[in-house]
Amino acid sequence: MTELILALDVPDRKEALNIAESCAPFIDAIKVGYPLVLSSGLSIAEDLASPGLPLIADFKVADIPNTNRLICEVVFSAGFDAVIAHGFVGADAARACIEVAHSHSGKAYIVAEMSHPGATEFFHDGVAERIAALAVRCGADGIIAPATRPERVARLREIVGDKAIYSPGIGAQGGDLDAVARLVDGVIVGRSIYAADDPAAAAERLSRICR
Ligand code: FNU
Repeated sequence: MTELILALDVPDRKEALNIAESCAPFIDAIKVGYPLVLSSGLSIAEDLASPGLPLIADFKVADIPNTNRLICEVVFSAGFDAVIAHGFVGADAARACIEVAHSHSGKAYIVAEMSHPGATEFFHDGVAERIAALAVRCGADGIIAPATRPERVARLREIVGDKAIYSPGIGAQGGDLDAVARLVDGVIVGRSIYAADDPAAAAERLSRICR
């Protein structure tokens, strides 16, 4: 089974909560990022607690170790279950996020390679492989890898073994769910669900492919 994670990039609190509630039976987690938190505040984590799904904070944390630690303490104290952090900042900074996550019995995922076309400007020549290895070395719970490049996901799987791989880029960014579903532990899907005429029906359709 591949988890289906809803990327709730809806910058309106009420609309976001309605979509989360209607999609809840068909998804395995909710990922919240800057669009929703900056518009609605961190208390959105409490509001989203009722479906009982894990809440992932996608802040792509990328600062010095001390600041990463402070950011992650706020994230987990607000009620999130996991955080997404960048790995290019180095082992000490990534480890700060991972340590705080684990001290709250939460999880930390490290971005190994991003999904958009411009990502290949810097995530090449073995950089993503090195970040994936760093994630393993630092005890991260998994990595983020691009559904838009299944061959890259397969390559990064060789490095992370049975650590989780969560993969964004399906649908709106051109990635094909069938091509990555069996390579990853979960797919992260935003617009194909929340921008659909019927988000719950879209989530149900995708969840059938994941199962
Ligand atoms: P959708 N996301 C991404 N690519 O798309 N966290 C990455 O490399 C990455 C991410 C997030 O395209 C993106 O911010 F590390 O509408 C958005 O929240 O399906 C979601 O995944 C994809 O949204």
